[in-house]
Amino acid sequence: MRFDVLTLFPSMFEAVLGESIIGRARSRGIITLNFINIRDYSEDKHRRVDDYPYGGGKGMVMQPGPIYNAYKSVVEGLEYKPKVIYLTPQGKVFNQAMAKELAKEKHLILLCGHYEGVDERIIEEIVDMELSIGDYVLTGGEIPAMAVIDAVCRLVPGVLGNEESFKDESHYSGLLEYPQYTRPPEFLGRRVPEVLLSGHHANIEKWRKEQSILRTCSKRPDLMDKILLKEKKEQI
Ligand code: 9D3
Repeated sequence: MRFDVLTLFPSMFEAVLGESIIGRARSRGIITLNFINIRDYSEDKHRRVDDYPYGGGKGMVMQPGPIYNAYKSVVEGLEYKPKVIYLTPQGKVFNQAMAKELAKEKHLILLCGHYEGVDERIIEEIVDMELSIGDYVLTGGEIPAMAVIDAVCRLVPGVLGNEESFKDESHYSGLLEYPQYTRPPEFLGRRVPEVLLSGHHANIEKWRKEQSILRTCSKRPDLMDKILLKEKKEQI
């Protein structure tokens, strides 16, 4: 799978997406990530990419020309049209179901806004989908783009090893994970629950499922309501 990111800050990406699981998938050739500096596509002698908003108001707006030129450099010569995603606080809130859908694409282009956003005409011309990562204010679309890339890439076959595989992601579907422990058996006076040391696999399974349910009820009652509602619907 291929991603091209159009951004004013390409160096922000390499530090995050050059490491760990995504870094390994890139060096193995399973995914290709390109970070394109929109400023390289400015035709202005001062390499300008933003200007004052028509009609007045605070801040700067990213001009459509450099973004369009950067986009063209990605798609020229392709015999298909990759989906273009604009990261914006106005987008639909990204979730795991969307990550699963996007993981089916062979090529995505991500456009990161900065300042007060981009000229509306570039959205009309090239953008297929607008995504937000939640209702809080960031300084730009770069961190959201990294979150989307990370969430989508780990669903691409071969990116996760056998051990980390997402196939059995939630043991008890939709519930939060049960608590995990490793050595030592006692830490600052706190013992690992005895059942986990017992070697009794049926009891361990039962305890973990109980813990998942208890945790979901106390930490994420909203998720619990959704699961119970789904189970009720399936009875009908
Ligand atoms: C003054 C109006 N601002 C809206 C509250 C404009 C504005 C704020 C922040 C425009 C862009 C941004 C930068 N954020 C993003 O580009 C962004 C974002 C976010 O801030 N939160 C969650 N998801 C996303 S996706 C892109």
